[in-house]
Amino acid sequence: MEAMSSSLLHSFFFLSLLFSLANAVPRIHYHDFIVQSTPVKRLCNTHSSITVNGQFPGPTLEVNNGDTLVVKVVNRARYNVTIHWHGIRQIRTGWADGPEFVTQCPIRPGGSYKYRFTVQGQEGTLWWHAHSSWLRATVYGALIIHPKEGNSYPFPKPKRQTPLLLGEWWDANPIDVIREATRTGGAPNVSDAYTINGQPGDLYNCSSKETVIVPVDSGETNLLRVINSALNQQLFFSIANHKMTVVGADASYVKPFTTNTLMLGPGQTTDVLITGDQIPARYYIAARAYASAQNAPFDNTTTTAILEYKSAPCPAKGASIRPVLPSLPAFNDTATATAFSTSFRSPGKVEVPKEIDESLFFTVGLGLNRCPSGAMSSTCQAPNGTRFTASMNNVSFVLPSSFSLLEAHHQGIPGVFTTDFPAAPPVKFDYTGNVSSSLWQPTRGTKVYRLEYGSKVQVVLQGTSIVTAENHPIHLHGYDFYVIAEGFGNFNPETDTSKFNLDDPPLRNTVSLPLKGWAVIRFVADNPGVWIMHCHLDVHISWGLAMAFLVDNGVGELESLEHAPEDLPLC
Ligand SMILES: *[C@@H]1O[C@H](CO)[C@@H](O)[C@H](O)[C@H]1NC(C)=O
Ligand SMILES: *[C@@H]1O[C@H](CO)[C@@H](O)[C@H](O)[C@H]1NC(C)=O
Ligand SMILES: *[C@@H]1O[C@H](CO)[C@@H](O)[C@H](O)[C@H]1NC(C)=O
Ligand SMILES: *[C@@H]1O[C@H](CO)[C@@H](O)[C@H](O)[C@H]1NC(C)=O
Ligand SMILES: *[C@@H]1O[C@H](CO)[C@@H](O)[C@H](O)[C@H]1NC(C)=O
Ligand SMILES: *[C@@H]1O[C@H](CO)[C@@H](O)[C@H](O)[C@H]1NC(C)=O
Ligand SMILES: *[C@@H]1O[C@H](CO)[C@@H](O)[C@H](O)[C@H]1NC(C)=O
Ligand SMILES: *[C@@H]1O[C@H](CO)[C@@H](O)[C@H](O)[C@H]1NC(C)=O
Ligand SMILES: [Cu+2]
Repeated sequence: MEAMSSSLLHSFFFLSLLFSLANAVPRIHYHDFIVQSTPVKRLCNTHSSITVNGQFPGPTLEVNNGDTLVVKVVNRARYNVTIHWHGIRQIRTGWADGPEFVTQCPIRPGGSYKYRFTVQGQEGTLWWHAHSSWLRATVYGALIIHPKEGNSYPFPKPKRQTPLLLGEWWDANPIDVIREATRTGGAPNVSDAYTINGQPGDLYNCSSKETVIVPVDSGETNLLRVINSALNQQLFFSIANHKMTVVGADASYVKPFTTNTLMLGPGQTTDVLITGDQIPARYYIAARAYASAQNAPFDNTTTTAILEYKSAPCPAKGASIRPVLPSLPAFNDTATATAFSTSFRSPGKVEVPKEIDESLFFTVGLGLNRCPSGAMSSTCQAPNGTRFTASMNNVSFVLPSSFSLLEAHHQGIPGVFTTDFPAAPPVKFDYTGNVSSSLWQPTRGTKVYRLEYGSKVQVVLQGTSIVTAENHPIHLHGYDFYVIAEGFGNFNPETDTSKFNLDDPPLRNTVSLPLKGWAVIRFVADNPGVWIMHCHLDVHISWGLAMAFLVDNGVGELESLEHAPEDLPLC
């Protein structure tokens, strides 16, 4: 009897071992994304929005670390489109990264392209979005990466997990909005609403019935995966009466810390744990702008969802009781934004590159182009009859049109780009002061900065106050980087190095460059390809706030870019 149960026990363990080993084998997930025009009603009006599979927001993809995704994108819309898998490292698979004219030509109406890539060593929350004109206003969704089967989170397993995508809605066609701005040279119209999982929430007209409900039960701890997928706005985020414990950001774990308010720039994600420790009731989850620029128009509305305890009394019919609203910081509360962004640490000591091969200094900011004499005033609607522009190191980035940068690099096609992106700005000045108007007009160019495979790179990002100073969410494709320091004013290489955290800095793919300030990032250039680095405010990338790194192949196949897929769209 005893022997038998022990052998049963043995075979049980053996079977469960086999089972978990079988599950640990990475999986391949196949998806079809049909990009199409879909009627979407918000704020009392219906628009023909571009969606994926008719869903807004688009489908949530869930994978385990180590899995492969194969997504066939079919373009049935009337616009060119590409899809970017925001934050995915795309090691050796730059062809699947997605930014139009950088790693591929657009998928034209009627065309299709299969994105194939493997998730390697990333866990947490990322997202996907269109990377073509302003289509990402409605073409976006969550991309959730769980630990490998059999591995656990570095925190108790949450009872429920809810992605919360913060978005931005125009009561117009967003493509018309950016086209109008491109024509006039002025600033594009601001949005009419923010959204949580596609819904503005009941502080807006015609929106109360659809307000998103986030369930919670007394005593349980849940994981909220907050993603800023807004086009042009940094957002504060808060939940009435509930503290949040931040455990991850941009698909890397962080040393847990507790806060009442998050601030996310577009492109950033934050994973938080919340515990149902309040009186069972309904509490607002709310987000609104962190608008750092002075005198610039912005959408000052507030989006809400409702955190609802399952045991809460049903809202009385007719006399519905308003949930409690959280207090959100003032729109210009840079102190709260800074306190939040400087709270991030890696969970423990990390390998930060120490000896730097490439020490770069990039200025980041807006500019104004003079209009040629005789230009129509209707096309020069920026201040004083100029046109808005933006640049890094005084180069306003121009996308190529005949070949993508990656194809031109891989096939050695000359004349598409030059490799003279400057390592430092051409003119040094007081970046945060009153800048002479003689410096306001950048040059235009398709310039990349070339990096040897494996080089250890440091970039000091310095905001300028040309036209207006503001916070910029700077996003690098193909890499995660350590944010080793940030501060206000002009970066001082003599004294500010003492602020460098080379011990446990956070790993991110998007850094929130402080208002009138700087941030320092480090990474090892171990992923060959062409990788755009840009401001994730789409209005700024539209004006040229971008550059690209060209990372050479290393030695052998495992350090080289793969061959281009056969169905890569051509121009
Ligand atoms: C932008 O806003 C102006 C003023 O409200 C409006 O007349 C115009 O139609 C808007 N443009 C677009 C493209 O919606
Ligand atoms: C909501 O509708 C009312 C009545 O039509 C209108 O006065 C108000 O301006 C609208 N509010 C918003 C935010 O659109
Ligand atoms: C938003 O801006 C409008 C117009 O500029 C103003 O009337 C309104 O009071 C502002 N709302 C908030 C909450 O600041
Ligand atoms: C923020 O705005 C308020 C008024 O809206 C103003 O009184 C205050 O000085 C501003 N604070 C900063 C830091 O700009
Ligand atoms: C616009 O021009 C006026 C007069 O030429 C000048 O005083 C002002 O500083 C200019 N403003 C901007 C934003 O260029
Ligand atoms: C900025 O400098 C210009 C000329 O250099 C001057 O006319 C202007 O008043 C200054 N503005 C501020 C806000 O100091
Ligand atoms: C950018 O380059 C243009 C053209 O050479 C020059 O006029 C301008 O002063 C430069 N601005 C800065 C900030 O370097
Ligand atoms: C669509 O992409 C093609 C290149 O593949 C380009 O020639 C065309 O101008 C693009 N159309 C628009 C509207 O951008
Ligand atoms: Cu991006």
